[in-house]
Amino acid sequence: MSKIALITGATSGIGEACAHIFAQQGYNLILLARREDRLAKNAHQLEDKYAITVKQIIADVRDKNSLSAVLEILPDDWKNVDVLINNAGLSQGLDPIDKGNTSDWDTMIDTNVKGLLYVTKIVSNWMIPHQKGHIINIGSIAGKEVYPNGNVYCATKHAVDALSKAMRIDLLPYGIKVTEINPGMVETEFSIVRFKGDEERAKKVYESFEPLIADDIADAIWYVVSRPKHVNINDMLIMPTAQATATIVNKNS
Ligand code: NDP
Ligand code: 8X3
Repeated sequence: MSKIALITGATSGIGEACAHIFAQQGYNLILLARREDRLAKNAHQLEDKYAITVKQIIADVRDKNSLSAVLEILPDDWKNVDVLINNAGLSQGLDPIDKGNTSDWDTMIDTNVKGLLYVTKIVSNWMIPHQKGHIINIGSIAGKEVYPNGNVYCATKHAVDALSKAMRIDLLPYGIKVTEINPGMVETEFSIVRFKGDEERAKKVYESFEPLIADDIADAIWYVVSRPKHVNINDMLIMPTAQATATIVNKNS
């Protein structure tokens, strides 16, 4: 039986890139996201290209009841998940605290923190009887530093940092590895989502330097997952060469 990876946020960016690299390595995939058309397109492409099987889960990680319903009806052999990539996440807005939009705050906290927790609770309970598994949490440089107007997004990624450490402790008795991957600036749909569809503004974020691409992060995740059984990489901070900190970027380099 092939190994299985469950990837949240698999319709674009880092999640989509992870789906390709794991499929290339022969993993069967459970891909979860909200956009049905894009998920179906990705799933069919992956099945055709890599001769693997893909289960599509249309779900919003914020909705704990329907999330549980769609995951728990998977057949038992699909619950033997080897790798969970908690990738679904987003930023909404870039404003100081006093001007922040409170529904944007709810969206970020509900997705990046509570959604990650809901998925982890379900899947870690599937892993425990097998006494193995690997959970990859996508944190961020925003979980290591705080930058102007990043307030709530940074707080959610600091929470992912704390939860990754907590999961590593709690799941230790079961042989489950926990790794946190923390990217700097990666050109995906992230900034388009942050700026609510303003593609011009999003494009400017990555102008005049070479940002990371989603494949760079997927490649690092594959490296982490492919270490021997007795080796766990706890934490990785991966930056573009042109980025020193969350805010210091060597533009025109
Ligand atoms: P993208 O916007 O390209 O991808 C985000 C993915 O998350 C999409 O597939 C989206 O799918 C999914 N998603 C968002 N909200 C939900 C939800 N409520 N339920 C289910 N799926 C959801 O951005 P990235 O690939 O860049 O982001 C992936 C992760 O990487 C995020 O956690 C982000 O915070 C983190 N990150 C990104 C960095 C960057 O510079 N790009 C840097 C550091 C970390 P759909 O809309 O179909 O549901
Ligand atoms: C995304 C990183 O610094 O572009 O997590 O907001 S940043």
